[in-house]
Amino acid sequence: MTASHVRWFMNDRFGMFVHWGLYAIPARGEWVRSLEKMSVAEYQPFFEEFNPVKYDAKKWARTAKEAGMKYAVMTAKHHDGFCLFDSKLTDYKATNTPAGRDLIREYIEAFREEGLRVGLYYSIIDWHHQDYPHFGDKIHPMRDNESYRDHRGEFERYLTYMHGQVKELLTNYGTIDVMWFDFSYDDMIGEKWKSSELVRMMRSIQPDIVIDNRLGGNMKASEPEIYAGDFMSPEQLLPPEGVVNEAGEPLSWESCITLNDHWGYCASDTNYKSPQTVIRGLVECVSKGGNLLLNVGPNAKGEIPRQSVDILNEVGKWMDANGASVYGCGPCKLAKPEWGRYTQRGNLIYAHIYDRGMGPINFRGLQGKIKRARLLADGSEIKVETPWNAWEYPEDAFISFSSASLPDEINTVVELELSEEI
Ligand code: FHN
Repeated sequence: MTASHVRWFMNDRFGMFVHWGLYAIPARGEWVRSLEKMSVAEYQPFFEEFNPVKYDAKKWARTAKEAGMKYAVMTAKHHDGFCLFDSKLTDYKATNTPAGRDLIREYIEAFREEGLRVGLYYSIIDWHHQDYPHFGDKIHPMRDNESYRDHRGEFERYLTYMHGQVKELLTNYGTIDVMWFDFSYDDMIGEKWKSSELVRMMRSIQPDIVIDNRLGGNMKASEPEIYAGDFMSPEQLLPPEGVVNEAGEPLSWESCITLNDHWGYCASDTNYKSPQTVIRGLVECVSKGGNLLLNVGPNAKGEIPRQSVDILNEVGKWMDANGASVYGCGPCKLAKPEWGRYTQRGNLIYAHIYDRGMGPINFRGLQGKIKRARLLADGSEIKVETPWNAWEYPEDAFISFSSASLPDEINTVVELELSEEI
């Protein structure tokens, strides 16, 4: 049973992920400091240069809305420790760069104004903070730098800082709908972060905030920790089937996926997914009871890459005509058909037809159960009738397309209103 504060999340299904920060300047992805073992000093020029003169959060919000996205999650701080918000707990923040502005406040205000819910990504990992483990850590940029062998940070002091920043974000920016923590690893997990204390503090400020599962708890357990999270967060993959707990009960989940192969801006990465891949990926998530959080990585000027905008525009055209087959929908009891996928909302089944195939489209077991069928995009009637050559399949219902091609080759959606529960 979906907890009441998570229902909007599982209803909205489709969100924008935004990875943005200093790493947009080197333009080799958000892990550049770790992968290239950059010191703070080597990374500092990007702080001194950061001035996204073309950043227009309202434009981003319109792009997300027109793509059919209903919520967004933007990096308030990634692993590099750079804060896109005006934290009073550090000088390592956007307001101290040439940008001189609270980038998160502009994002929140713009996306709310467009009617989208707003989430924040907050890295519990921090490669800038002196009290975060350096030498010997699994991923810190200075993990094998001998000059840091004797570095001993006060981790308790880091936790006070980290919890304090989360409190700032939940206190100073109005309602935050999603907190997307990232990530636990090895022994840096669970109560190492003082996660129970953190989540209790969060819920004392914003009781209904939706939290991901990356503080390191076990959502699948029969008695999950208080910090186990409200949704599972598979990354760069779509689960083979719905996600369930130890008792076999469905769990809320959201797959986070990049449009190319990088989260943060990477100038050389032109390996973008097609609108078809995105649309069918979103439908696959919904058909398995999950969400899709689709990422954009804005560049150093503050612009979402043109390739991303073009893809989102095409996705938006399909969503504008067929969004009813996504929003508020979930898995259908019928087996996955050969020609595509089903999603369902109450007594409405949505047939997502990808493969025209040969002959009529078969709806297994639905004979006599369909009250009416409509092409979702234009509301036109689709006749449900069993052709003479399908007489051997009396349990099944059929529709026929006169053309050898589909009305929409990416995904033709037929809405089936059921005359009885299945
Ligand atoms: O290390 C991060 C990565 O940079 C990115 O933010 C993804 C998004 O889910 N999460 C971590 C990798 O799992």
